Amino acid sequence: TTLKPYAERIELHTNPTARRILEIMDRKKTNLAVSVDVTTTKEALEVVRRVGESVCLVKTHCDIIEDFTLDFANELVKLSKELDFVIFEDRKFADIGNTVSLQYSSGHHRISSWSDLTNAHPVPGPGIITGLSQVGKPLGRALLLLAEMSSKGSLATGSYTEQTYKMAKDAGRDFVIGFIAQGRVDTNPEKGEDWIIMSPGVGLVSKGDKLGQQYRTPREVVYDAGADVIIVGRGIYGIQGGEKAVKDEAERYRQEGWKAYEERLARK
Ligand code: UP6
Repeated sequence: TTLKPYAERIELHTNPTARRILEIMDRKKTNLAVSVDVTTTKEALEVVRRVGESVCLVKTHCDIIEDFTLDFANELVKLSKELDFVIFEDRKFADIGNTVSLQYSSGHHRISSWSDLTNAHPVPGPGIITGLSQVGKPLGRALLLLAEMSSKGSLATGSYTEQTYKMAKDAGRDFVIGFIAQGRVDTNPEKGEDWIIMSPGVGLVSKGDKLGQQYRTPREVVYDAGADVIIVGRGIYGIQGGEKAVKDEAERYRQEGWKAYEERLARK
């Protein structure tokens, strides 16, 4: 699929977070998201300060941070405004509507109070979207559904993936704005319909880890598979060589991702 430029897709969205993601991508020339999977607030903020200029989005797992507080979340929000990126808490909700609405709004993390974007497994059925939407939509938040996963042996394939797309279509695009997937799962979108696809499992060096993760290059993800955003974790924050190395590596991934996007647009 030859998709339109990010800038031309903004008007196809009503959800404010979807619009902001596409605006940032166009303004900063980046389709890079960095996954900040470190276990202290100090390390997390360090990584964010190093990569912030190169990314459209910072992805968190707040439940792995040992000293998580709402002060940390506020600092992250401050940085997201200063450095111009969207916050994506990779919560992967997977329960009934009533429970997920509580998990999203309450508890220690109060995700909906600071995270622009989050995601959910479609496995419980559409009630999960309704439950999260009740909390997130009034705040201008957005949701991605997990249609596929990068890990070896994933069960999210074939008709599961197709039904995930159908569930999103049925929900409408005022809260669900796209998918976590390995490629374009939005087969035959209707005219004027646009979905944002984000792909984890991206690395320029490693091909995988010992726990089933599988990596593809930015080019394979963006040019070959047609995804919109590349999500990189250990490939960037795990690089040896200190402060400058992390910053440089983020910039390298940004350039690779952007080049693949420009080539995709130019492809006839
Ligand atoms: N993630 C995947 N694959 C998926 C969905 N999510 O790897 O299908 C998440 C992981 C991790 C990040 O939870 O936070 O993306 C990938 O990190 P890595 O680049 O260090 O492997």
